[in-house]
Amino acid sequence: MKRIAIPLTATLTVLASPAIAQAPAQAVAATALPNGVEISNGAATIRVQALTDSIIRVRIARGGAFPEDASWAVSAATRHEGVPVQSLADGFQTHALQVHVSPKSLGLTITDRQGLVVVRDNEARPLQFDGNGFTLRKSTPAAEQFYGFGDKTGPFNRRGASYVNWTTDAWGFDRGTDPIYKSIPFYIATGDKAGAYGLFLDNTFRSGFDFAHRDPETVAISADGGPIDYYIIAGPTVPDVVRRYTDLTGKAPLPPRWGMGYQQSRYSYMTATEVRDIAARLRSERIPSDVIWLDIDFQDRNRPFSTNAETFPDLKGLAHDVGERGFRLVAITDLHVAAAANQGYAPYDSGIAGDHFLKNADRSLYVAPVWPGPSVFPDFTRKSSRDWWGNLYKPFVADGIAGFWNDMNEPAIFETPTKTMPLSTTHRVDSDDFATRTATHAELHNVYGMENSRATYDGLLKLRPNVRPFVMTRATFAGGQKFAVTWTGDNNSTWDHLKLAVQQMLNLGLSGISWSGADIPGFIGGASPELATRWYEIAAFTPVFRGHAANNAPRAEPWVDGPDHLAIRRRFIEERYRLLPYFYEVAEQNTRTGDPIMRPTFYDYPELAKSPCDQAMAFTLGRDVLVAPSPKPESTHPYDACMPAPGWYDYWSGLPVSGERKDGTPFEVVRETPRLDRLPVFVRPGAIIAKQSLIQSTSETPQGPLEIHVYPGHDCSGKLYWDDGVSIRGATLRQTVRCTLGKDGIMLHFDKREGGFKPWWKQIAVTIHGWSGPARVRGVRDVEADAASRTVRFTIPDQKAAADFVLSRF
Ligand code: NBV
Repeated sequence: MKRIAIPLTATLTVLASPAIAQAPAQAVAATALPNGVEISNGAATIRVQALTDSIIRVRIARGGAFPEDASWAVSAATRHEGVPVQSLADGFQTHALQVHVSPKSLGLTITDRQGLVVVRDNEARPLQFDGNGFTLRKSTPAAEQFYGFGDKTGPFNRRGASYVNWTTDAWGFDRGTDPIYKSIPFYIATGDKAGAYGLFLDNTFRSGFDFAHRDPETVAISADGGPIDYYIIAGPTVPDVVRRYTDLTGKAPLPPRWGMGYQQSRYSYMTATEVRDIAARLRSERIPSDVIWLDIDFQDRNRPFSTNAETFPDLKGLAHDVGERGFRLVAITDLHVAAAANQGYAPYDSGIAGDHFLKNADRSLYVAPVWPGPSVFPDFTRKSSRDWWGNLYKPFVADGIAGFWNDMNEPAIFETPTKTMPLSTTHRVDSDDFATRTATHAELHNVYGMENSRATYDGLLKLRPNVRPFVMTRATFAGGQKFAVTWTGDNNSTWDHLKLAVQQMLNLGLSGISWSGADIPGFIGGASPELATRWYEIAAFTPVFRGHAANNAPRAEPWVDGPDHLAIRRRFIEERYRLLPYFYEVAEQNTRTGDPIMRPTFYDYPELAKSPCDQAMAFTLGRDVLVAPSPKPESTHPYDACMPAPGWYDYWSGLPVSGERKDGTPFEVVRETPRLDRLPVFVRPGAIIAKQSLIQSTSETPQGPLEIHVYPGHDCSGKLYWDDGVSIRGATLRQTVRCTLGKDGIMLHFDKREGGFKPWWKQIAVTIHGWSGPARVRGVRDVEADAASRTVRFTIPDQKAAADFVLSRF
C-alpha cells in the first residue's frame, strides 16, 4: 500500500491515482489534525477524529465542503470532544486504536494496538455516491454477528438480513416486517478476533443496512441523503461498546419507581367507572400493581389533551381515588392535534396562534386524517414548538395524572399507502446547534417521534422540576433513551411474538434503549391461557411490565383465564415486587453506565455463546439473575439451560444447581422439562441480592427487614441503591456488601453506607445459601441453619457503618 507521511500541522499534496468515489480524483491532500486526520482525494474528503481513545468519528464530504455539523443524537459538547493523537504514515493512533486511511480510495482500516483488525472498509468499494445518497461498505469476517439496531424483527443475530430505517406504524407486524416503529442506526458487531465494535450512523434520512445479506463478506450502509457522519466505537467487549455508545447518545434517566411495578392497560378502559372497577379488582385479587393506563377513548372525540366529559366527568377525582388505593394514572396524548378551528379546542387554537404546526411545501398548513379526523402536527424540530407542546400538559399534571404516553408518533397518518406524511412536508428547524432553516420531512421523519417524546419530557420537567417524568413513546431515534421508555408496539398474541419480544427488548437494550416492554399477552388476536401465563412469567423480569390489549381482542387482565392461571401469574407479579430492591439498583446502574437492565447472556458471559444451549430466549436481569425460558416457548419438550460455570443457584429454591458438565467444557447444563408453573431462573455464585417483603404497590412501605440473599462464590458482592423513588435531586443511599469465603466459613462485609437517605428498613435479614451443617455468627444470637434449604438465616440491625459478620461452622 502506498503510504503518505502526515506531519502534525502541515497540509501536503501528493499524487495519487484516480479515486473510486465517482468523480475522478487527481490529488491527495492530507492534513493532520490535533485529534485526527483529514484527507482529500479530490472527489471526496474524509475527516477522521478521535473523540476518545476508543471512539472515532468519521465524516466524509463530497469534494471538500462538509455539511453542517449538528446532530439530534449527539450533543455538541460530546461531538467536539477530542483526545490528542499520534500521527502515523497513513493515519494516526490513540492509546487504544490505530486508524489507517487509504489516500486513494479513502478506505478506512481501524486496528487495535496489537494490529488486530477492529473494522476494515471493503477495499474495492468503500464509498459510493448515488445522487444525494451514498453507500459505505465494511468487510465482515464470517464469524462476526450483528446485534443492536433497535426493535428490528428478523433473526436475533442480524447477520444475513437487511433493514431499512424509516419509523413506521407497523400494526400487526411479524418477524418478517421491516421497517417498524423505531430507527436506531447503530449496530454492534461481535465474534471476531479483535472483539466487538459498534457503528452509529448519525444520519436521520431513510437509511439501509445490509448485514452480509447480499454479499456475505460485506456490511453495506446507505442513506437517501444527509451527511456521511458516523462513529466507530471500539470494544473490545460488548459492554465497552454499549457504555461508549451511551456516552455518545446519552444515558437513560431513572424513571419513577412506580413505573417499575406492574401496569394494567387496555385499549381502552371506556369509563371512569371501569377504571375504578379495574383498580378494585386488582386489589381484591391481591395482584400487586401500580399503574392504570387511559387509552384514546378517555378523550373527547379522540382529541389529544381533552377528556370525554360524560365518561370521565372528573379526571382529578378519579386520579385521587385510585391514588388512595396506590395507583397512578398514565394518559395517552397523541401528537395529532384535531384541526378543530373555532371550537374552543385550546391545543389547536394556541398552536395556530403560535404557528407551531407543520406546513405543506407551498407553506399552507399540513392537514391529514388520524384518530380525531383532520389533524395538524406540531413541528417538534423547533424548540419553541416543543416548549408550547410541553405546556399543554399543565392541566393534566394539575389533575394528578402521573405519566404520559406518546403513541402514533412515527408519525402515523391514515388513508395513505405510505402510512405517513409526504416527504415534502416542511419543518422549520430551530433547535440545538442546527442552522435555523426549513427542511423536508425526508430529513426529519426518523427523529419526529423522539422529538415528540423530548417535548413531553422537557415539558413535564418544567412543570414539576424535581419529579422524574414518566413518558412512553412508540417511535424514537438513537438517543431517545434520554426522554422516554418504550414498548414494541402492536404485537400479536402468538408464541413466536413472545420470543420476538424478548429478542426485540434485548436488541433495544444493546441500542441504548434500556427501558422497553412488550404488550402482555400480545396486543392483537387474544392469547391462549397458556401463552398469556408464560408471557406474564417472562415479562416479570423485563424492564417495562405492562398488560395491554387491543379494543377488539378478548379481555386480557390477569384474572380472565380463571383461578389456576391467575395463581401462577400472581406469583410472578409478586416476585417482581419482592425483587424490586435488586431491580432498582440495576436500573440506577443503567443511568450511569448504560449497561442494559435486561441483557443477552453474552453481555456478561460471552463464553455462553459457545455453550451447547440455544440462547435465543435466555437473558439476564442485571448481571446476577439468569432467566432461561425454553428457546421454543410453545414446546413442551425438554431443553437444556446453560450456566457459564458450575456453582450457580436455583433462584426459586436457593439450592445449588446440580446439573451436568459435558467433558472439558466449563458449562453447567440443566435439562429442563417445561412446566407451565415454572420458569427456570438461576443466580450467579457470588451474587448478593437484595429483596423486600411483598407489597401491593410501590406506594406501600414494605414490612419487616430488608432481605439480603448471599449466594457464595467468587467475586462475591452486591449493591444497594435506594431513594424516595420520585425525586430527581434528593437524598440517596448506596452501599456495597461483599462476602469472602474462607476455609471454615464466610465473612460478610458491609462497606460504609454513602448518602443520607433514610430507608424504610430498620433491620436486615441475611440468608446465606448453599450452606450445610450448623453455623454460628460472631456477635449474633439467633442463627438458624436449615438443612433442607441449605440456608443459614440471621437478622441484624441496619448497617450504616462498615461492619463484618463472620459465619463459621459449629
Ligand atoms: O391508542 C390506541 C392504540 C394503542 O392501544 C396501541 O398500544 C398503539 O400501539 N394505538 C396503537 C392506536 C391504534 C391501534 C389499532
